[in-house]
Amino acid sequence: MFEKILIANRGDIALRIHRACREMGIKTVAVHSTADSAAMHVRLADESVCIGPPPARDSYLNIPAILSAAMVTGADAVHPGVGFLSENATFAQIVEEHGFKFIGPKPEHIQIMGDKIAAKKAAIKLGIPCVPGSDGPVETAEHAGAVAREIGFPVLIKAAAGGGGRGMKVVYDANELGHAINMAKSEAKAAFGVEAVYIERYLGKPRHVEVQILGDCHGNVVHLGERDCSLQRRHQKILEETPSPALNAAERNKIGAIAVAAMRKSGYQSLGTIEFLYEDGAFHFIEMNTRLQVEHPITEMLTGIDLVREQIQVAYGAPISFTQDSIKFQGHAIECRINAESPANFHPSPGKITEYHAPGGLGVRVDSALYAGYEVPPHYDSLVAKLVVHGSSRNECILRLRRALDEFVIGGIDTIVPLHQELTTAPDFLNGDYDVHWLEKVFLRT
Ligand code: MV4
Repeated sequence: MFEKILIANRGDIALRIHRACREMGIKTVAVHSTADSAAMHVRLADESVCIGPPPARDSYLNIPAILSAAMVTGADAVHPGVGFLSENATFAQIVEEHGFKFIGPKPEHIQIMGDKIAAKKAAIKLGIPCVPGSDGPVETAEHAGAVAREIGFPVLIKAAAGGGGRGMKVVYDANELGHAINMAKSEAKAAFGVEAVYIERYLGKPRHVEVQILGDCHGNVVHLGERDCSLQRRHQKILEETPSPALNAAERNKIGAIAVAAMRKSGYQSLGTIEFLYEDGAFHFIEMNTRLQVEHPITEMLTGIDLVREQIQVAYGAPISFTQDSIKFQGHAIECRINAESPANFHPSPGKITEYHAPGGLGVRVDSALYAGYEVPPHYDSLVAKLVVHGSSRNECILRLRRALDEFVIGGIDTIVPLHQELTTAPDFLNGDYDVHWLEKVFLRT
């Protein structure tokens, strides 16, 4: 097994990876910016290296500094975590060229899935159901018009380099199409440096349902069920649950089997998540994330499988430690993302933590790098804790979640705990009756 892993990340996810390493007898190297010298991920690691000033582009995205840290500490492997360099194919390749294992998929897979047009072409070829649309980039109003006539209005223009909802435009009739294409192209160029856009039929009330998969270098691929991540604000997930309240067992097994067959065919190795829009009983591929996800703990709670441990083992060359049929999906799990933000207007709320008490008890897990006296820096993502709760049924899970939210004390800064307290009592939430627009259009407006 690896002897030492460099964790190229910060916050709760760096801790999550450190914990898996500790349990596996692997030494850890933390990297940090000057803003994070007193951070918990630095305090817990076996060694730490300062890699630059506070802005992420100068530290957590600084490839030469991270490679130097791996070299001077004698690490065997690099875990990129979530965000930052985790879906940067060039980083994955450079890490391997310098003789370290990259704990993630092959650079080619990261590359393809980072280009939404290439990803969709690959998905179609692999037998994954997609939203009807253009079979490549759309250049002109004439081309767009021809595609739109075939699939019907409304249509959605998406940026090839976009993803995560950035650079999308809904078009309701043919008159607007030419203008919208030109706008989308120039906005895509400005935002991502890549002009290419493509067109899909616009689904009006989808749910976001994603399938967790895991592949090894021996040709084994399994799925670990789905997560419903429809509760989002400005394309940021707020609460995720598994199983999805919208799916029945037959639909779950079918989409899982499709995902596994596709990933086996493509030779995918490591953790990955295939994102679908689910509407009227049908799944439509939108994107694939070639990394560990923020919401992975709900899958761990449901299955009892340590996903980070498996990810490290398969990166080393070991086979997946369990079979598809041995996985038991038990009960229900929900994650609340606790952001350091005002619950009223979502403005960031960095600052010193004056008091800290995390909830506990049966079925309650808190992944967080917070401690009393810690100062949440203003430079990074506002996620400061993940409250993850398991119950034998969805109802039990929600009751336990509300109890845990009431217990959480994070003093000195604003968090969105009060928002979660309201959300988890909303009748539509209790009924599982929500789509990707419900949180913003119904809950936050009423
Ligand atoms: C769509 C869609 C409707 N129709 N595609 C937004 C994020 C990106 N990953 C895909 N997104 C969407 N794609 C078609 N053809 C609606 C969305 C969408 C959405 C998707 C998932 C979660 C939240 C969302 C919020 C608004 C729009």
